[in-house]
Amino acid sequence: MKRALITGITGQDGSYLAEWLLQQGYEVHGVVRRASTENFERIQHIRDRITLHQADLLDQLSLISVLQKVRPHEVYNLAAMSFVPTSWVQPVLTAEFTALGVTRMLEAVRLVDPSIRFYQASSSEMFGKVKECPQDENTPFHPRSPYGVAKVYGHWITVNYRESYGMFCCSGILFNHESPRRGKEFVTRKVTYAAARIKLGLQDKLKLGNLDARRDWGYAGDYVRAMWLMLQQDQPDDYVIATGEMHSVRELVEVAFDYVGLDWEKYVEIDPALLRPAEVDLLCGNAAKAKRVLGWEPQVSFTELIHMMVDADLKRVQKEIAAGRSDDC
Ligand code: NAP
Ligand code: G4F
Repeated sequence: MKRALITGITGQDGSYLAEWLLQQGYEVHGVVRRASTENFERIQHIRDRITLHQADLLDQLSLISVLQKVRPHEVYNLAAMSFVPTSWVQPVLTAEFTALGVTRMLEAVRLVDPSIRFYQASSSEMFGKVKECPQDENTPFHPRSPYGVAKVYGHWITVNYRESYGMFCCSGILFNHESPRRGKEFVTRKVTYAAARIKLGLQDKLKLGNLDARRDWGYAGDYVRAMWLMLQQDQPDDYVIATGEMHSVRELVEVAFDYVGLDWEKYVEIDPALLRPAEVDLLCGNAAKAKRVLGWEPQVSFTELIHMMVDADLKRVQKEIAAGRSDDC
């Protein structure tokens, strides 16, 4: 039986990847950091089928110990400070987690068992102020946030361990991917949650930043399959994972509000505080290499994704109302 270790298992991608690996017959282990209250909501439904270990990307020895204990065949390094605006507020901590954390993980792998296959969660944020459209594996990087800069470091150190030590290290350059499990601070979920709350009479305004920003949004469930496929190949390599379709934040809002029968213009307000010091205006990926080599293709369209998220939020909010508790927004 193959064993996999996932850092960031409590996050959106970690939870979908754990499900996928269980379906493939893996023994699944996850790294969690201690918190005063447990934060296992996304993995509650599989909690009895996975094993969790305490460790932290800031603590080298904890990473070595967990690898020594689990002896995985594959490591998926998904843990990171993943919210772009916070990276301007905590740039040093972002670099510790999102950049140096990758080296700590790679060093732990090299020390414990360099034959472990390693996946690094790289990001389309690395393309930033894009040099060409669409972006592929050869497009130069120009990151626009401390998060993007940290991810560029994580990408290159992954490539470097492959080239320096011959380790099986892959960097997946994933474009934005979303789901009903997306954190509420990211724009898709912020919009679908607000559309549900407004529809159900719990909220009357939605404050947003730049409506003109364009992203290539896919479904997280599709994207974790690509991570796994990368580690099943004969040779390690880097891959762009994207839908190849671009939509603006304005279109996202329109699709979500139309779906619940509301005119978005009556509810959305622009809040200048939500504009970023440096914006990534557009991202659109070319995943031709992933299609050719991995046989990977996305299965959920943009509209299906947003409808899926609105449906899930309507259900959640209705449940909260029935239980007599609903978030204040
Ligand atoms: P997410 O929901 O924010 O999850 C992040 C995970 O990292 C959480 O499990 C978090 O644990 C963990 N973590 C953060 N700091 C840690 C530390 N110091 N030690 C151990 N664990 C730590 O993010 P996601 O959307 O699933 O994304 C997964 C990865 O893919 C991230 O690296 C992200 O940067 C990258 N990525 C995401 C996208 C996307 O569109 N979703 C696109 C490209 C790349 P807690 O639960 O304890 O906070
Ligand atoms: O949903 P977002 O916060 O995602 P962003 O910044 O693109 O980052 C996500 O995708 C990256 C891949 O490219 C990941 F690496 C990263 O970890 C994360 O998952 O914002 C998307 C766009 C931005 O242009 C932002 O300015 O939406 C715009 N936006 C407009 N109003 C807003 C808002 N974003 C947020 N979060 N909140 C707003 O109110």
